[in-house]
Amino acid sequence: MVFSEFRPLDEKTLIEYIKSVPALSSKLANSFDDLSVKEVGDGNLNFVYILSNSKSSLVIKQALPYVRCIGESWPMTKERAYFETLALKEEGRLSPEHVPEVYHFDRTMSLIAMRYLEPPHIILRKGLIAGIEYPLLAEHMADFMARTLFFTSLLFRSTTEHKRDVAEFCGNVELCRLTEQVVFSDPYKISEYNRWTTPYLDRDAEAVREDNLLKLEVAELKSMFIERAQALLHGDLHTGSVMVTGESTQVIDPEFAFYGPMGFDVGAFLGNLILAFFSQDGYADETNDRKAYKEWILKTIEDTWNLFHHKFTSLWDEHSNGAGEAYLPAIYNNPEVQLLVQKKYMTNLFHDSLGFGAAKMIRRIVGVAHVQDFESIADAAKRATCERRALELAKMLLKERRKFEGIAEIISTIRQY
Ligand code: ADP
Ligand code: SR1
Ligand code: MG
Repeated sequence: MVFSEFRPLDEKTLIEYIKSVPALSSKLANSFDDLSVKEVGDGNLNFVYILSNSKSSLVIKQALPYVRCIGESWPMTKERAYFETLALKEEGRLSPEHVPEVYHFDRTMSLIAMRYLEPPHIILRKGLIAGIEYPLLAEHMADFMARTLFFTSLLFRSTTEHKRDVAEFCGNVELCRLTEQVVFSDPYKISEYNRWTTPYLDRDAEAVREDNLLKLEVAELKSMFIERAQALLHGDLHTGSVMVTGESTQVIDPEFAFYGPMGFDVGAFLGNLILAFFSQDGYADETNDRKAYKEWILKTIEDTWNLFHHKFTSLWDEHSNGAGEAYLPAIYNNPEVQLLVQKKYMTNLFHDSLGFGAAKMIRRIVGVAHVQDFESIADAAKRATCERRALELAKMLLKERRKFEGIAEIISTIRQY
């Protein structure tokens, strides 16, 4: 079988493909008799295969020219695999402990081979639904975000390097346009793709479409998302893009990567933890009221921001005499002004994170792509009650984010909803 032009693979043809690529065959110790191949893609866009034999294992991810969860009626560039590979390599260089290694990339086939994150790794979202605590999660995610965002920003880089990389990732425009549509536009208008827990949330979805202040604020965030090339973003940093064990945290799936506002990544992660918090009551029963677990989620939200703030500003201090174009040492190299600029920068980043996090929460309740945290609550009335509380908080956060001075205030506000 020749693979000189694109073809969608399946569990059978994938083996032929592996045999045709020496680097992959040897990764599997050239042992095909006991090789098992299983498609496990549970994401919205792509096909993911686990290949394993008695000696080794790997994951193959292939992008087909459409959005998997909708079907061929929603075409989508397969070049997303190229940008996912670029981002995995860059994030892997900056945060090697938290990103799976890329073994091979085939642009013609839109195919990536990478490390198999073996069990007990599971998708964080599933762990949150199961009520499992991850003591190192906040530390690891803060580390991943601080390093990937700081080192790709103008706090560290020269404009020459920055513009070169911004230009490269501008090529990922189709994926950015998907986000523009499904996060910042569709939830605020009638769209064939929108859905919600009907009839319970019919009035709530309508209220989102009629809230002029909300529309004003989301327009501002949308422009920032499109215009502000602050750092290389993962671009889809929800709890379904993180695989975890008690000791390990691995960030996968950066196919939406581009240079954008840092708050979009930080907010995506925090916003999805808040969704997990509000879903917990849907799983409470006589044996487990989930109260202790909700406390752990709140602590993880607070720790993630505080650790991120600490790690990010420490990197900034460490490199304040470097080539970063944003605050030249000749102008900003005294403790007083350094403190002033950091405070302003971090306050803006906090407010951006709240705004983007809130927008990401809203789209998961009244937009096209929902989250398993709520979807797995079988009782629709119960689910709608959980979703409504999350939605109300998110609307308030989006509109009033600038009033909040710190993460502790956010935690006490979440408790009130
Ligand atoms: P999509 O781009 O469609 O969202 P993902 O990258 O999120 O796809 O992968 C879909 C699923 O495949 C994940 O939820 C996870 O279960 C599995 N998966 C993806 N990458 C790996 C990996 N490197 N190791 C183990 N499982 C993986
Ligand atoms: C059709 S929207 C699909 C969604 O899934 C991905 O994970 C992104 O979040 C995207 O918005
Ligand atoms: Mg995914």
